[in-house]
Amino acid sequence: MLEGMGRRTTGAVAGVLAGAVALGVAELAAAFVRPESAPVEAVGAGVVRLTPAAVKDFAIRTFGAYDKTALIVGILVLLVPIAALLGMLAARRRWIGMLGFAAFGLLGVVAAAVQPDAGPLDPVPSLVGAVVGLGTLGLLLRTPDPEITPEGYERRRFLALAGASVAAAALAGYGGRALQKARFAADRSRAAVRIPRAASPAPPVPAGADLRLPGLSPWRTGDADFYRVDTALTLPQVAAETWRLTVHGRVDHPVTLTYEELLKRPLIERDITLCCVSNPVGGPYIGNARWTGVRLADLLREAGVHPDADQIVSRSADGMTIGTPTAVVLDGRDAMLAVAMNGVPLPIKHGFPVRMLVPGLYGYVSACKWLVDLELTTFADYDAYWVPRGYSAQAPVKTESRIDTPRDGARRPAGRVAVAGVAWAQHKGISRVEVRVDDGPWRPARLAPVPTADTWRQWVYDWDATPGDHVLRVRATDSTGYTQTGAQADVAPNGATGWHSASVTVG
Ligand SMILES: Nc1nc2c(c(=O)[nH]1)N[C@H]1C(S)=C(S)[C@@H](COP(=O)(O)O)O[C@H]1N2
Ligand SMILES: [Mo]
Repeated sequence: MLEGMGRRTTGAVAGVLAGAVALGVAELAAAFVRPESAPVEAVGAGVVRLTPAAVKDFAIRTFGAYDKTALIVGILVLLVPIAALLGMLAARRRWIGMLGFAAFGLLGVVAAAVQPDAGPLDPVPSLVGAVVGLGTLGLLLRTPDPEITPEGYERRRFLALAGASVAAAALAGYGGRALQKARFAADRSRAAVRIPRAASPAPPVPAGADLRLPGLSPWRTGDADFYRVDTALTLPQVAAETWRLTVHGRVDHPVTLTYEELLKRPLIERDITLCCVSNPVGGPYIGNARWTGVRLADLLREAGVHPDADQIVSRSADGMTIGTPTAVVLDGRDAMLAVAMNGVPLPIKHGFPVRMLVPGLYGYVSACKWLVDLELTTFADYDAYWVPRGYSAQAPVKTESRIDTPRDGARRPAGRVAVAGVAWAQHKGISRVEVRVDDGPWRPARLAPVPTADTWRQWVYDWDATPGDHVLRVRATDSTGYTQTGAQADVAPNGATGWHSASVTVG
């Protein structure tokens, strides 16, 4: 027994340290397999796969782009008391505590092995981490023979070993993460990419498409502000040099393309607004960018799509599956395999080297990032990732609008107030936006011009604001004559509806 430090405390400290060493060493080992094989990432990815869609929506709403960090931090925080308890158990009954530790190692091994895109080496980092962690625990808890040990030796030895464990865990952990980044980053590949000039340039953007009002989202969304939604805990690192796209299934001539071959095809450049089905009314998961890519319809016609193949299933390097109606891709719209965004090669988080885009469809049924495979099949034969999780197999974008300024809860002096925002109905186009103050009549807003029906449209309403509390509401009408419903619907199964509102105090 250590003087000044009870056996329980020693056990708890030893448990936490052994756990930290195990995870650190596993991160280091993962740098030699692949980042997704590290146990915390693998368990996290398993949690994401098993999480019901409703909980995922909640996480996206609550943590936004930080939902993955929140999950990883959550797992680590949960592990600390468990490791402490197992350490205390091990200090009493060595083998029982060790078995508990081994069980956690096994959890990592299994989680890594069952990933849909797992390689044969994926369980190795968890295994190596577990073995080294168990060794550390044994070393920390070993009691030297009291007969031959001088007083105070045991305490000094424990503290020295504990210090060494902290250092080893931090070094292996941080070093491992850094090495993972260095070894698997697609950054280098991306930096070498040159996108040829588009054969079909984007239709000119009319002057005044961006009203440039304070508080209003810019018409074109910069990369830093473009939302990101995906299930990837670690960004898939796909090098352009080794990228291959296979088009197969119900086609006459299956095709395999390299990145070089893709760039040799005529490129189109288009402004397209992309939005997420998980975007709540008034939410931020929408952005407008200039995309460059290859027309998907041409590629499909060359492959000879069978008339019965009503679904295109796109697959990503990380195992995501997305189902898109073949007829929509072939109906003449600018569906593309995109290679650039706002004039630069696709950022890694937006799908480098190649992603799909179909104007007018929500991202989960059209916009597969890190695309590697296109299978022509049928809706009857195959359910893509989100379908068994409670989302519709087909999901055109709903006509919606958002007030950007003034924000909900804002204060303004009485007089002229510019109420402004964006409205979208991709591939149909927005033909009218109206604003209502309190229970007053709907009044038309002024619409900014747009190059095509595939982008969102800015609007502004000059409000003569009178003192008091007011509620502003907005609704849009698309080119088919459909006016956005005020009925509130949840994001599941196929997109939220309702009027966005902002409460404003004037005076
Ligand atoms: N590989 C992959 N592609 C994906 C997803 C994903 O989880 N994995 N999410 C889709 C969803 S739900 C949306 S809304 C868009 C978001 O694209 P962005 O992150 O570039 O904005 O990507 C789509 N493509
Ligand atoms: Mo989405």
